[in-house]
Amino acid sequence: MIYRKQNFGIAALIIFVMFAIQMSCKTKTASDLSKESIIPKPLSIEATGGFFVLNAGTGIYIQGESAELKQIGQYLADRLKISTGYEMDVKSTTKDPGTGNIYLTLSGTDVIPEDEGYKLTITKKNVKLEAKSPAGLFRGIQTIRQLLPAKVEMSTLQEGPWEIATGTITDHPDYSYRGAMLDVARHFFSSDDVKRFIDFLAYYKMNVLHLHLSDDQGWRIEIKSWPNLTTYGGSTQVGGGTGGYYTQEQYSEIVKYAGERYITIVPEIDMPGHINAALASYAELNCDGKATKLYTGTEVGFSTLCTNKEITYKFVDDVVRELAALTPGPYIHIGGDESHVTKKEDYIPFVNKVQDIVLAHGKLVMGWDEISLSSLKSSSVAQYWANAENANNTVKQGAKILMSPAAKTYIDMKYDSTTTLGLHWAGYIEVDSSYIWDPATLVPGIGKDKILGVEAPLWTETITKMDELEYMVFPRLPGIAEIGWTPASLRNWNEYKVRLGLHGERFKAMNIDFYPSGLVPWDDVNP
Ligand code: TNX
Repeated sequence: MIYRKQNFGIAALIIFVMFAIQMSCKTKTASDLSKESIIPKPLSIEATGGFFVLNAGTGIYIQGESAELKQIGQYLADRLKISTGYEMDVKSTTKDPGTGNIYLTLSGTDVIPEDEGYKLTITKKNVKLEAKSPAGLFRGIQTIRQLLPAKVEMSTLQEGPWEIATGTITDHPDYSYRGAMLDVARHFFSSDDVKRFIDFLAYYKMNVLHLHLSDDQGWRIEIKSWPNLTTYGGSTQVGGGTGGYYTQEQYSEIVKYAGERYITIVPEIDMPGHINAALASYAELNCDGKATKLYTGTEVGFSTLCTNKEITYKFVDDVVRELAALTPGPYIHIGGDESHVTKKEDYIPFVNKVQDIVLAHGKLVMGWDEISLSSLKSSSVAQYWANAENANNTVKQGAKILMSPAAKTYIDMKYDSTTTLGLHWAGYIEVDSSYIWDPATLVPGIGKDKILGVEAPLWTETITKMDELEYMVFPRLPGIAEIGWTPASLRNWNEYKVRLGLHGERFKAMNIDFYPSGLVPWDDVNP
């Protein structure tokens, strides 16, 4: 009996040692920069084979006294402190601080000519991040985060070592607009949820969050001159639950939070259709002068503003004026989609007038591709989602296209027939399908010079809370981010899926509820 027990003990020891060896093999040694899994894939990586070690003595230095650079340095320090426990002071300097430090510096345009571009040089002694603009430094910081072990993203104190492989990365985006849309109208998402979503975008170097702020089921932004829009029109949501809205202060806070991450907010007020929440809030906006009922279903295309009433344009002008004043970004999105009950002869002049109103308030127009039926200014942008003719109409008028093809970028679509959340009118979109496409060749005749960028919309008819949102967003969003950032010539699904698989650890560290697609090698992550 004793003999057998000892035998068992030895066997257990052998199994333990084998397990430990296997685990240590799986723990990557951070010594080959070119093998790191950075998403979006950088333009160029030169590895030098060693590693820099971040430790309690590492300082973060910024060039000069700029408050903006200080804030960027502090963003990095705050993030690193949570998991490493290191208190990194952000200090100003006029020269390279030398050994043991991270140095953030604005270089001349000859080093990095592109907006949002950066150059990251890591030696055994220090880390130097150079960019033309603060935005470039911020993007480069995301690369530094992704070069550290995944556990750096955890919200509790972790053990080091905190190694970064040495070498040089030079990088800049292919498209200037790389965004996601969140529909907060069908289901409302709190400011804190929106901020978490913004952090996801920031991590993958995206730079726009489009907020779909109104629809048939709810009005989500306070308009002081039309208060019922939110107090009544924002009171419910799909399914009949309590809705919600952002006060102007809360909206401004979201704008500021995004701005600190070099992310522009594009607010959307959808009109003349998708407008029942407003029609229910104000009787005078209806052609028959009678308020409609609040709506909590998921049909589309049944509501319209009364396009030949003067009050309609007073309403639009007030809304756009208040929203423009709160929005530092260049665009106001006017929707314009699926206005099935607006006559074409009413739709066209309506969109023309609204375009003028937006321009009069100092903003540019963005709208769904149907707005191309009207006379677009060359500064306007049509967001392509399904109709190639509309896209062609847009570029014929000299306006640009934002690429959101439903069959590729609609991350509210189910992954496959077994996905319980989501819709599937545009098809099932597995992770490979949402990655394998090129904005510049998708619509014949619409080349790269006509395209502003890409955006992944998340409609929320079936998405009620944050973990559901995360399940639809991850892991498709990083792929869309890469399509916007990395040139098509450097993109390859078989190579990408390995990098994506390694991000599984990062999703876990960030507590993200992701879809563990069978198409992705998830390394040793057990979702
Ligand atoms: C179409 S695409 C819509 C939305 C829906 C979405 C659901 C577009 C501009 N409009 O109203 O929420 O499909 O996938």
